[in-house]
Amino acid sequence: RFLADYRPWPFRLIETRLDITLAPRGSCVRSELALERTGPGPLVLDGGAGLHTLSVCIDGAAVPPEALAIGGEALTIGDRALPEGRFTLSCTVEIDPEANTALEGLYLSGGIFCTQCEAEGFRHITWYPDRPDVMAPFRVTLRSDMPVLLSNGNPVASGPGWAEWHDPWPKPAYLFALVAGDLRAVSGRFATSSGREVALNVWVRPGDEDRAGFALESLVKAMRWDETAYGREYDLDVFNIVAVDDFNMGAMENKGLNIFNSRLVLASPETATDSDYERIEAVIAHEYFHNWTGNRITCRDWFQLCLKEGLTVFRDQQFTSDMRSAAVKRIEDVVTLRARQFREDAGPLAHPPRPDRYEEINNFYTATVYEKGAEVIGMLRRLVGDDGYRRALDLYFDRHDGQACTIEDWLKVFEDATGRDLTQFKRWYTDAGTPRLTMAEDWDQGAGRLTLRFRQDTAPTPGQPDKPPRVIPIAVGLLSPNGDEVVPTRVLEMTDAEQSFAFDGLGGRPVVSLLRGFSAPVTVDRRISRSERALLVAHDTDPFARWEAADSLAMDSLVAMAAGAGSDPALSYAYGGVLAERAMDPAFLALMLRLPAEDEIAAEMARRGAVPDPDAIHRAREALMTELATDHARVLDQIMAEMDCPLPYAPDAAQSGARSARLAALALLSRIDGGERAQAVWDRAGNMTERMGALTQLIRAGRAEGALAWMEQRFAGNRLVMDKFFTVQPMAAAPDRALPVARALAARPDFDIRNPNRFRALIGGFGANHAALHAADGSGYDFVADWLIRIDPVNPQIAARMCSLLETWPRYDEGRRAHARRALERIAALPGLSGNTAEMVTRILA
Ligand code: BAL
Ligand code: ZN
Repeated sequence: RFLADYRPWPFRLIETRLDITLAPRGSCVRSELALERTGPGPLVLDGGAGLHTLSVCIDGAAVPPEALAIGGEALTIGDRALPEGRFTLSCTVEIDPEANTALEGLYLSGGIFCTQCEAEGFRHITWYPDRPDVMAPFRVTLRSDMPVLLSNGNPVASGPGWAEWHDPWPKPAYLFALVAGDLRAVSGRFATSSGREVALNVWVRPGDEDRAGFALESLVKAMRWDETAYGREYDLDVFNIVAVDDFNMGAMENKGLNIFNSRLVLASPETATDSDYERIEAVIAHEYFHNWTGNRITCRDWFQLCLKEGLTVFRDQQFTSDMRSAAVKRIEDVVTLRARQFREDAGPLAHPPRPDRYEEINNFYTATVYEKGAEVIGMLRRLVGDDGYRRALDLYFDRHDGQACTIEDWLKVFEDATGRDLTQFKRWYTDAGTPRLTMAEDWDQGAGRLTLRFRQDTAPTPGQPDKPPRVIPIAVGLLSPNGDEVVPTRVLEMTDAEQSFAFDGLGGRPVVSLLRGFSAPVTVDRRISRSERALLVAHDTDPFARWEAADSLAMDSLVAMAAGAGSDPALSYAYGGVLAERAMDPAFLALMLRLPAEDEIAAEMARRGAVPDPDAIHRAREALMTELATDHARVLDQIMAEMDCPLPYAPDAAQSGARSARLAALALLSRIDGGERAQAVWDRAGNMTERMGALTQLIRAGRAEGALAWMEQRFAGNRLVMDKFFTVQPMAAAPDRALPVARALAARPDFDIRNPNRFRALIGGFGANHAALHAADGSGYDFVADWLIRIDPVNPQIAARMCSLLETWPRYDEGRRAHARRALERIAALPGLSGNTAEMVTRILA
């Protein structure tokens, strides 16, 4: 499919009525669409292979067979069978939710009926114009003997075995949802700023109520924040969230009825880590924020996915920054961006935030669309300023409420609100690849002038050989050699391939603090001495740049060590300085202590033109951790003692920051104590954060048997905790142990591949063990390929997404490349391979 082929639908959908009788093997879906023609052509509706069509009528009369064509994925009614003016099309189909293991459309999750319609799941429920630019109010009647029957909008009426819902806000089919099951609500209320009383419910299975409170609190915070930060108020009388165990995504923003993967709702100190809590808070907010950015204003077509996702990620990042530490959040977001999106941009799956072609839209719910989409908005805000951003967003909501929009519409509101020409800026949306920014410095002592000379270039990406220059906001500050800030942050706006900027009136040559706040999603090449880096580590006033200086010192050291060099004493010295700083926010300290992950080191080596050796990278990183632990054992022990949080447990920023610093110190010290301290932390652990931190180190140290047995016995019935059990073992195992460990776990009866969380837990956990995945004998690739082949017929979306484990194969040596290629070709050759996976494998192999 091509962006250029977009055509409006030649009908207006005035209202959608659904009457659905639920049964596991044969649910009956009767639809009534009030339609009006607006252009020439037949009426074409989308549908899936699973629809058993019982009747198709127009204004109550069966459509004559000669006017009706039902093909594999389309129902077509010829022009001449359609009345002039308005008419009602009614269809009755039968579908089989129990057979639906793909979890797209209507399916059963542990006895609960639920739906997932984004992007094109509604067509598996009934025939419909399943495209985001066709929006209508919905009136839905559900019939079932389940005690709880939910759909979008407001409840209208209900009786034994039925319930009617009405959603007055026009929406596309992808935002439709229903849930029916034996569920319990954890409830609250919210009064909006204009006084609307909203009933809030988080629906969970009986017995899970005590783990739903944090989700409800997070929802209230998100609703209030959106009113304050964006002036956006909620618009229905109820807001329902439902947690289900089997879900392809993290969560889904269906209007007034968000459906969540239970791992993003359920949390208690005994079962969830601090990161789980933070993620729950962020995703609850993200889905809620979609009510305006996604639902009230949606996408014209799926090429525009980043219109809603990039903006909503940006908004949830702002929310978390406000709820917690902005500096820590920014660094965490950059770490994620580099690990996932830069990796995507550097490989065969590179695509722009707004692609102009796809085969399967489900394959484009990517880090590029989401995280880079958010970065692009961050740059826009930096360029137009906070006030300009607010004016543009106000205009966006005023101008486009109720519409299905494009990236062009989005940029136009910025142009109209601020007077800026964004023609060149638009390349961030249309061009793939991460620009490489190279900086050189000219210092003129006599004139007191520093000139920064920049060059930008972007490597070709699939289908895009030429990369014209982009607008790059480069935030820069200058520090004197004694660490004082002599020039506070200034944003340089680079628009040419090569461009210089001068700073005058300087008393002495300063040290440049570059790309403060990570002001653009680019990589940076600059000549900088170790002592200048160390100065930035010690004194930079910009937290991101400070962290970046430490991270790049560590990266340089690791790259050199992986190539056979010894470690750099400057790094350990800089660490000593950081550790000696008592006033540092513990969460920030934890980030400063973090070393780049093995996959990041491999990516950096590839970026510098080297062929990474995964075994050497693993050895280098372990050696450096051992050295840092040896050099700083005393102060690391002090940190562990000081950061031991008092009871009761709270998942807030202060406590979780302290725990993250403590566990970062533990990770280092475990390299030199054989796991003694980890055992002590495990023995006294009062929450899951400490348990997982300790368990990871116990596995590394090869002494986790007791802890794992305890975990299994204590949490056998808790799927979410057992997912952690499945992840951590292959992830933390020594590279030569990871595969046997993963194989043993895969052989367990509770490795149920129909549950996406469980599959991701084990296969993703193994894939996170860089040296094991990229084992020289190809065994890691084969293991992943075997399981992708097994899951593809069960759940093609999950199979396709997990293909990205293999996307980095071109980085490695010829032997590994040959193994990876063979594994991918084995998947490609599978008879009946899904279109989802076929597209991914083809792109990865190209
Ligand atoms: N729209 C799919 C789930 C999410 O991004 O919110
Ligand atoms: Zn989203």
